Amino acid sequence: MELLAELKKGKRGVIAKAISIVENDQTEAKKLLKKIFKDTGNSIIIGITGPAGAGKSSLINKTAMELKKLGAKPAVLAIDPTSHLTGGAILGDRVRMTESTDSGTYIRSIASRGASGAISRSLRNSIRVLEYAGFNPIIIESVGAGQTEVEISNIADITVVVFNPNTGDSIQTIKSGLTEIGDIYLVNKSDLAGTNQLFDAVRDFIGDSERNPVILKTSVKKNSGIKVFAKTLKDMMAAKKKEQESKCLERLEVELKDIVLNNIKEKIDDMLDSDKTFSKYLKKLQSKDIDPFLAGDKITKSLLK
Ligand SMILES: Nc1nc2c(ncn2[C@@H]2O[C@H](COP(=O)(O)OP(=O)(O)OP(=O)(O)O)[C@@H](O)[C@H]2O)c(=O)[nH]1
Ligand SMILES: [Mg+2]
Repeated sequence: MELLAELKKGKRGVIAKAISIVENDQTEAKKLLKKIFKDTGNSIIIGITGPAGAGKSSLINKTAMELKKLGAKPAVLAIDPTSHLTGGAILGDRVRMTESTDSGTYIRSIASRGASGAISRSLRNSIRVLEYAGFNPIIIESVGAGQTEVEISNIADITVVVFNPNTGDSIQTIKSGLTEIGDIYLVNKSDLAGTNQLFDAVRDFIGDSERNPVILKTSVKKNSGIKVFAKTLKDMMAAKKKEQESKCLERLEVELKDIVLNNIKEKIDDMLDSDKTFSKYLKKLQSKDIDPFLAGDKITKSLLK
């Protein structure tokens, strides 16, 4: 298998091809996974989340270079919520992250179209491709909007939450849920006014939570705090290794259930189209002779019989 040998060597074009397969071609993806699965699951996953424009991509660009200096071999997957509309964000990230690409970091934007289940399925396998290609850590960038940051913290071994001073809604964001997920909190754009207030606010809200997170100030513009951030990540990668192993087993259980449930759902979906009981109760429902819940229960019972 030439493709596998080249993937193992971390050849860029081949990685890109493999990730495209994993994203777009179920049949080929299954064949690929069969071959690479044994050699996956050993990298630390770092999730970087925060509001749009917080400086996540700029930070990752600089941090990846520092991580390289510390002996790591990082790769980046940016989950891009806008790519299906304009493709513009991808281009922007290319520009912002060129430095680290040039220094050997693999960077790729992946679309977040489709149901969240499907996203995490293809994300999981894109991570595996990168693990097989020898990258560690794998950094996932995602915009913290609603559910995604929570999902990211399920996938990630280390979760980093990025805030900015002067955005007004930051304190609100801190209060609403982001407080529980972070291992590291960054007040980025610390060259702007309001940095110290935000830093204190973050510390007050989360400083004494059980996770005992690290809170840092960074500025990409002034190139300050990035080295400390990278060093903190590197140390945390070592410290989390044990935890990562048990988390990995848990994730495989969740994944297996997800696959089985998804298979069953697809099968049943097909069956329903030609199911007599389904059409019988559908008619009754449409003529309002039965309510939706009772109709649903009747059909389910007959299917599981
Ligand atoms: N002043 C200042 N600006 C910064 C800093 N870091 C990033 N920026 C700017 O903030 C803007 C957004 O940066 P990005 O890195 O694209 O932010 P992002 O969080 O990846 O954005 P999305 O992926 O769109 O959510 C850009 O114009 C950056 O140049 C910083 O430390 N200080
Ligand atoms: Mg970005």
